[in-house]
Amino acid sequence: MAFHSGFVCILGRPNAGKSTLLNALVGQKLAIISPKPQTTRNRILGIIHLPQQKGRPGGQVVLIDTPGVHRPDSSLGRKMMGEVREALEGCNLILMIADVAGKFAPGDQFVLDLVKKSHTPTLLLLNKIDLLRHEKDKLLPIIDQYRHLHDFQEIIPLSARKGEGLDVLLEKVIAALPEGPRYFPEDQVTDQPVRFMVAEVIREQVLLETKEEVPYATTVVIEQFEEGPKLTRIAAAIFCEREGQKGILVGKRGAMLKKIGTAARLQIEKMVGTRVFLELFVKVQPGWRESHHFVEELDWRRQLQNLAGTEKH
Ligand SMILES: Nc1nc2c(ncn2[C@@H]2O[C@H](COP(=O)(O)OP(=O)(O)OP(=O)(O)O)[C@@H](O)[C@H]2O)c(=O)[nH]1
Ligand SMILES: [Mg+2]
Repeated sequence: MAFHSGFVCILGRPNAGKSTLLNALVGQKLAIISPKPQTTRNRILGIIHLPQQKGRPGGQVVLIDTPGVHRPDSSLGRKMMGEVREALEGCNLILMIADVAGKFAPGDQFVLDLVKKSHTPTLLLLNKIDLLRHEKDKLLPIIDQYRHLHDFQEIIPLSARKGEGLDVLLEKVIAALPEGPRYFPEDQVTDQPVRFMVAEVIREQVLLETKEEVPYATTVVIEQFEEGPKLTRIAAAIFCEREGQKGILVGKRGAMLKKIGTAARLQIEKMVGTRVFLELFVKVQPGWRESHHFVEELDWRRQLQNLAGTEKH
């Protein structure tokens, strides 16, 4: 039987549950998740390898999680929307994900406009149906509303967090993909370097532990990463924009930084498979979100390209 494969872009408003869906489908934590909008800032690949089964071809689904679609008002925001555009470019299928607990708003229309402009087959995923448990009658009108807005190939209600509806989704995805090659080797689940995932795990703790402007004004840069057989030594800088934010991130006698560091270290140890010595520093870089140069420097794909470039010369 034929082998189906392709690139599948997960698209939606901030907080719709895109990264939760990516992790649930791949069965591994590849993307960080938080209750705050605009958690994801880069596109994140998650590769699913499906063996052939009775009545279903084998396949490889290359999922691309993206930052939440929004109107950008900073260099960081423009970079995030650039990541969305790159993910959309040339993908075989879009999974447009909407939150059924929220009303259809201009933000959803903005996502829909991108879908229409892309001329790419799209499945609509109505996520967070667990929140409608006692109001199931609300689902049909929502399905109806979307059906009138666009010619979706399928409309699939699901709960990314509870793992409901994911089997149906995978069947539909593999059926919608064309015959194609195995793009990635069978043991590969993502293209992200471990260093970047480590930075993200630290940023996730900042998102979970801090409020208001602080999570948005924060980014994490790995400054040292030394892998030994039993111990990995990591030093990371948490950048923020103002002294006041630094005060919050450090906390009373370093309590906040310690809390962030401990929680992140436990996760990183699982990821790298050794003990981890993690040192965190907080640095102030006024207005970094507005700096095109600073934002570009954060991009690991660009960092790798630059490295390849210097090695050639
Ligand atoms: N109840 C419920 N909550 C969910 C579900 N899926 C995701 N969430 C929650 O919604 C919030 C946002 O989830 P994310 O996966 O980070 O959303 P996202 O679309 O990646 O958000 P951005 O990266 O900010 O664009 C988190 O608190 C999740 O736990 C779901 O199926 N049901
Ligand atoms: Mg996300």
